[in-house]
Amino acid sequence: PVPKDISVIFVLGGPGVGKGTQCARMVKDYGFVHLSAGDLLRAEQNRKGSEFGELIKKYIAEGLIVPQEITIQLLKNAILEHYYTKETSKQSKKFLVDGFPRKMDQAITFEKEITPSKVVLFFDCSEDIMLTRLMERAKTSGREDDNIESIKKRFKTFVETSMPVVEYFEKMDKVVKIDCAKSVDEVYEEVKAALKNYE
Ligand code: UP5
Ligand code: MG
Repeated sequence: PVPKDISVIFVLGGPGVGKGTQCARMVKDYGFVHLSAGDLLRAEQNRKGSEFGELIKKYIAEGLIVPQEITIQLLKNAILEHYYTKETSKQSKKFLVDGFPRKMDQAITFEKEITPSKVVLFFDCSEDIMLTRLMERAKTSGREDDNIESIKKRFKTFVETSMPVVEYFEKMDKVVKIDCAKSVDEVYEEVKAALKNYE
């Protein structure tokens, strides 16, 4: 069972909006553990002997959401690993869950089986800006989904499948929307202001 004294903040927003970049800053200043669902899936895809490698690869290239059983298990393992580690520098009860949940079933299952989120940071900017950021990153990222075909599919999935999750949390008054069209520093100022109420 998952310990009761953990806290989780969901970090949501479209592809390339800057979730990972802002999470890295928050880790430095607040001591959160950063769990990117996408990073966990990519690590599982590359793990020798993983029975899900091929499936994950296909879903990511198509910009589709990997079945929740896989992603939630990976998140749960990562949370428990950090919670129970003997290495104090890695120990934490405060988690930033980045890029998850991005489908309604995931939102409901995670909050029921693991813990309800404390707050949802929703990073927002236009698709034009996200596209520019992703095409720039594509030059060096080595990510197989950083190409124009996959990016278009990721945008479509975000609008159709992931925005309903943001709207669901909005109805629960849990969402803080952050304008990400600005510089990394300016966005981070807004993030810090948002966290004041939850730290
Ligand atoms: N950058 C960042 N902020 C900037 C700013 N303010 N001004 C200028 N530049 C800025 O940033 C992207 C780029 O923009 C970087 O080069 C950065 O320097 C620059 P980054 O912080 O990496 O953005 P992020 O939002 O993290 O973008 P990412 O591509 O990681 O978002 P996605 O949501 O698309 O990717 P993720 O890894 O979360 O998911 C990938 C795939 O995994 C999904 O498409 C899906 O197929 C699968 N998945 C699931 O199936 N289930 C899940 O639960 C999660 C993922
Ligand atoms: Mg990311």
